[in-house]
Amino acid sequence: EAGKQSSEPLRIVLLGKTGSGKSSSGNTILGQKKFKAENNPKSVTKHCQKENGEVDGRPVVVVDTPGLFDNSLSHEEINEEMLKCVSLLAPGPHVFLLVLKTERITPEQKEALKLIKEGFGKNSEKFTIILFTRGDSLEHEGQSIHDYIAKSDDSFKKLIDDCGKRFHVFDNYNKQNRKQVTELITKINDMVKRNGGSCFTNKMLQEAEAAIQKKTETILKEKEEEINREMEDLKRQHEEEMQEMKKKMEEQKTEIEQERKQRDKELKKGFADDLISSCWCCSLINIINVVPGSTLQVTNHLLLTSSATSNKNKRLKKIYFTCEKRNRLCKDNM
Ligand SMILES: Nc1nc2c(ncn2[C@@H]2O[C@H](COP(=O)(O)OP(=O)(O)OP(=O)(O)O)[C@@H](O)[C@H]2O)c(=O)[nH]1
Ligand SMILES: [Mg+2]
Repeated sequence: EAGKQSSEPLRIVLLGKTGSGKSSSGNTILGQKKFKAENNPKSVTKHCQKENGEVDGRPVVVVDTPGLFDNSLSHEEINEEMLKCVSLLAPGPHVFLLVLKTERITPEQKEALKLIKEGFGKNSEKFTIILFTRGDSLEHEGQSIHDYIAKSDDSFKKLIDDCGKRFHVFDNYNKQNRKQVTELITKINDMVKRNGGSCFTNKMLQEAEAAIQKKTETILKEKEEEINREMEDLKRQHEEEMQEMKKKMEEQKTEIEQERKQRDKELKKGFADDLISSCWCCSLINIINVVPGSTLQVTNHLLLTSSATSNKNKRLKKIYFTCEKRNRLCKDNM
């Protein structure tokens, strides 16, 4: 089995935050500058890139990736790149190198493994080795990587434990140091052996994707139910408001109707008052209408003439003139 393992190329994926030193580490492994690496505040590597080489006579294939977990890429882009980087190394990578800078430990560094597990599935931690870069800075400070880890907090130690305590340190500025590469390959080989010679397969990725899909669907379903509930609430609220409005309108209508009736009543009453007080003659005319030939008190009627004509009420004026006409008629008859 070991023979078979050494004859097939060792397939490596470099993962990590942008600027952590993935491309530089890829170049160190291959012993050639195949990947673009530079000090840039923005991410340098934009897409997965596959390069071949040899380490100690063993064929090696390295896939460099963009900062997949930096929030700079959309969910679809990350999925696409993850699928691509696993597919590029068909039947699958032997190792995920989680590249971390030896600097003050950031929350993102602690989150890195979680993100890999989320992206590639729980199984992926069996295939992960932490690769610290900037070994030169540690050396400059006279620190070993073990000192650095010993000083770190518990959550960072847990990250290393979760990766089966597998880690390695690179000084990417020391091109002559091939020992660091040989040691890394030995650590990868040990891990592969412990994994029964297997690699991380597309099937595992598909399982991880199915788990993500299921989670997404559950979230979507919950969201949909929430939206439906909100819609129902809104509909109910709207109906209640409409009912309330309808009720108010009915009340207003009744009120207006009552006011109108009241006004009519008052108008009629007022009019009748006017009629009686300022033109009682009209009543007499009415009597004449009902009982033709009744006696008329013409003098009284004439006395009212001035008050009726000065009244601005048109109806009253009309009645007055009718009165006068009839009055004359009655006079003639007398
Ligand atoms: N001192 C020191 N600097 C390093 C080391 N490794 C990488 N760097 C520097 O770190 C910077 C970023 O390195 P890259 O290899 O481009 O990082 P990356 O992870 O590929 O970055 P992206 O492609 O943007 O995701 C460069 O300026 C490198 O020279 C190292 O071991 N020591
Ligand atoms: Mg890069």
